Amino acid sequence: MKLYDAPLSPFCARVRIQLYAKGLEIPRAEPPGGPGSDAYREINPIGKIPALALDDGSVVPESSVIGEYLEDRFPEPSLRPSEPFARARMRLLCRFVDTYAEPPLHALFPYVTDPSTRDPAAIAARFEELTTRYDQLTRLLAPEGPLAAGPTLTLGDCTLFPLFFFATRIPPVLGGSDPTASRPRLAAWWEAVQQHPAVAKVDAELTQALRERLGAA
Ligand SMILES: N[C@@H](CCC(=O)N[C@@H](CS)C(=O)NCC(=O)O)C(=O)O
Repeated sequence: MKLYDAPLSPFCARVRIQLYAKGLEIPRAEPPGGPGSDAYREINPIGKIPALALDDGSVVPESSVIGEYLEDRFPEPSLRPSEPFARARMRLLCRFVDTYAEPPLHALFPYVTDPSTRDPAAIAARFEELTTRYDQLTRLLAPEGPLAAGPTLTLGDCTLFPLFFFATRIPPVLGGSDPTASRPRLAAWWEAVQQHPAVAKVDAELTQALRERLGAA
């Protein structure tokens, strides 16, 4: 198996947390020609990273699908709760990030890397949307915590951590606030998730990659 990966991608970071938490050593490679290239589309027709190339030549694209595939293929230690509602909550959190929370945050990134493009009205609109999403998210997290879907690390945490790595860094650069600062349940989750060794490792990787990216901007 081989994981097509890049250091700063939040989608790849989800998979790396899962690999580290499960103790899986799967070789990683940058996509040939970069994401979206013709060469890489020969491997993953969608052209995006991450993608997991299997030994029989087939490919599993899309981070959420890779996450479920790895759980099916390597069930222990499990990153899916066994209780049906907790598992549904975990899947809801993953879907919520992809469908509702990640797009407005993603839209802010170019304003950080290229200040000349900053549009105050557009930035304010994104902040407003993100405020709604963070408020919604606090009600979707498992109330008993401390992690996203209960006491142990799940795919929900793997998906949420990279989002909040950027959510705690990008808006403050643009005059926005840290979303964990004013939301106690979110703050408790954020505090707890960073204690997990697999998360701490990816935190360090993302920190280094972001430093290099912003240094090069
Ligand atoms: N829905 C995809 C999103 C992956 C994604 O957007 N990856 C970015 C890197 S962070 C990418 O490959 N962009 C290159 C492109 O769109 O051509 C997933 O969850 O895997």
